[in-house]
Amino acid sequence: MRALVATLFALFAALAVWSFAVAPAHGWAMPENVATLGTSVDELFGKIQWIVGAFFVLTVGGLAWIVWRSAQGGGGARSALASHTKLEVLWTVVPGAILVWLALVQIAPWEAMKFSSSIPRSADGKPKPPLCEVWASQFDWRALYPGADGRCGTGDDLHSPYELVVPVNEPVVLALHSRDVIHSFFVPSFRLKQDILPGRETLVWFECTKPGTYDLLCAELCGWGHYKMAGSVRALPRAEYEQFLERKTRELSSNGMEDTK
Ligand SMILES: [Cu+2]
Repeated sequence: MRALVATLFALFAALAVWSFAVAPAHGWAMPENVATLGTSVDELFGKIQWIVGAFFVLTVGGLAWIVWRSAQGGGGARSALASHTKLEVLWTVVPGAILVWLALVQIAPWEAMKFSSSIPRSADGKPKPPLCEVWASQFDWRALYPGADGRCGTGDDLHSPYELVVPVNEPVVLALHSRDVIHSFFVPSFRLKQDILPGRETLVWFECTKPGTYDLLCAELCGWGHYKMAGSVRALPRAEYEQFLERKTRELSSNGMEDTK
């Protein structure tokens, strides 16, 4: 029976490692990264995955070996480990050191992504103003582009429900807002996730490197309809982005209502 348990443990570890190894080829892993900052996030993720994977194999492999030995009638391994101070120090210090190392190597990507001082700057040296406001509410997304007056919250705002449209290959700053509870702006293809707190403007930035349409999700459990709080981000070349704004402006002036398509 113990031999069977040991074999199952070893098989479980092998299956887990295999699933991680083949995940990218089968589309089980994260979607393709299409943002400049996503590269550093993927590198960090890869490092953590290797470390966790190695310790997983080591732990489950060791467990399987101990159970196997025990099944063969040898209890030596168990008693040898029972009060092995050096070993205990080792498996405390090594993970501790790895955690400190991870805390250090994540500082640079975090700073580039989250620090207000890292918001891209315009030609005049000032922080780039937000392209638009993104309003989250139970349970939808709405992008609000400034009209001719250059400000949001006025009558000529251009509304884009469920779809955020941005220019590709240039830094985009967004002003995130919530109308009700805490939501989280999550674009997996950009490796970008940011909580949005009601009553507070949160700036976030990214640069998309590939035209296309990407999922926009809420990553904070915000109520019964959280599961359906999905939208999209459409990244367009600058000329097509301008055309989108022109079309929105025409629609607003022709019928006095925003396009809800
Ligand atoms: Cu939600």
